[in-house]
Amino acid sequence: RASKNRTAHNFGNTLEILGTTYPTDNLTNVTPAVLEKIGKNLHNQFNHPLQLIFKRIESYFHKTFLKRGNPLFSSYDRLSPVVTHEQNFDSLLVPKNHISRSPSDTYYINSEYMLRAHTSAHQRDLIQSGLDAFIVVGDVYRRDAIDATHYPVFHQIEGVRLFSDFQLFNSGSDSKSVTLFENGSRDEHKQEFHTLETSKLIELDLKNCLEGLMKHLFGSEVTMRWVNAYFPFTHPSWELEIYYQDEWIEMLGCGVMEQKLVHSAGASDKAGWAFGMGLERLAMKLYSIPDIRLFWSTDTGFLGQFEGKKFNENITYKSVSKYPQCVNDISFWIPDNYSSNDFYDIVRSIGGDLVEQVKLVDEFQHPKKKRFSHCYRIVYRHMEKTLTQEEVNQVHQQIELLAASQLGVEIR
Ligand code: FA5
Ligand code: MG
Repeated sequence: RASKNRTAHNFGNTLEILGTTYPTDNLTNVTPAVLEKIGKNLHNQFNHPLQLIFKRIESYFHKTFLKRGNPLFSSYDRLSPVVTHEQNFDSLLVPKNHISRSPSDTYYINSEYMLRAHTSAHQRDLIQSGLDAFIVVGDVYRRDAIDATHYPVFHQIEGVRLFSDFQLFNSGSDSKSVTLFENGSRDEHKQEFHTLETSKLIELDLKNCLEGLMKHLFGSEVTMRWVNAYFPFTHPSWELEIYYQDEWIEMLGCGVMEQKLVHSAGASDKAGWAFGMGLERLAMKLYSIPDIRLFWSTDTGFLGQFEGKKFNENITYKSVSKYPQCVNDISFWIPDNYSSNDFYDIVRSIGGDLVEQVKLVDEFQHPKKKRFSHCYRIVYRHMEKTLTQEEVNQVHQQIELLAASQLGVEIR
């Protein structure tokens, strides 16, 4: 297992993903643990909680918005998670030096391809293919912390809607007083190419659509608030938070699409909105699922509770009593250009879903040698049985060995 992990880094080697072979290079940082998840498509797995959530959202769009009796939004659930850097970043106007491009945050296949970090990666291409209202659901990949709400793979649903001036202003042929575009200036309310009316009407339509979706999911009494946000591909931008079980939870990001993006997709006579929302966060709240690892469980104790359910049924997951934790610490001297996410990937590759959480518990610099030391606490817990200290020690030792050989850390 340890040596296999390394193949993804070997210069001149190749990787096979969904039947296509990709040469690896010095940017390659996908791990076997992550590659193994590609193609699982939990959002299409019958009666999986993520599929039930997706169907519930899709039904809202299909029932609420009609075009001559047919659904206005078309729905895409099978687009490959392998995209180019250009699709994931440049097509969305993400600056070259943006933090999200860092190899410590993103899974790269090679210098051309990567695993999509958000479903927004498909916006430009779908508009280019002629669509002006669509939703996209899929698995997305990010290098991140390890705890009950973070996993390197999660699922998002994207929505995009474009309007012609006729659609937005609902205007008769003689109302030439309002137009979609102007050569103006950008401020907090609008982009330079949008009139204030365009920006405000799109904002209103977007907020109505998403507030309606939250009521459809959480009931008509749900408490929500809009928070100003920033995305390179929308302006103005917001996040929608809902108040649920005594806390505010960020559900989605959204905004008025940057006209430059719409223009580059060949739809310059239209303007519109986009949003992107996480499915796990939604499902964990709606079904009371306590740990994000459970979505990957193939155990009937988990999946069985969603068996035979309809997507619009209320479901409350009943936790099997938790098995005990095993806690082991690991301390090492770190080399230059070390990133914690490199270590988390090794923990995931070796420990798999036995690892519940990894915390950086101590960090200090040696007074004379000036080297830095990190101490991580790894919490091990199996979701379906009790782990023995012996089993945990074996995994823990392998993590130590691999961290030393791959990252050049020096175990203390
Ligand atoms: C985005 O991914 C943007 N592409 C969203 C967007 C689309 C904005 C279109 C504007 C227009 P962000 O990284 O905030 O933004 O993620 C969007 C949503 O995905 C979050 O609100 C959250 O619901 C979910 N999400 C993000 N990171 C995680 C995570 N680590 N675990 C679970 N859910 C997550
Ligand atoms: Mg966010």
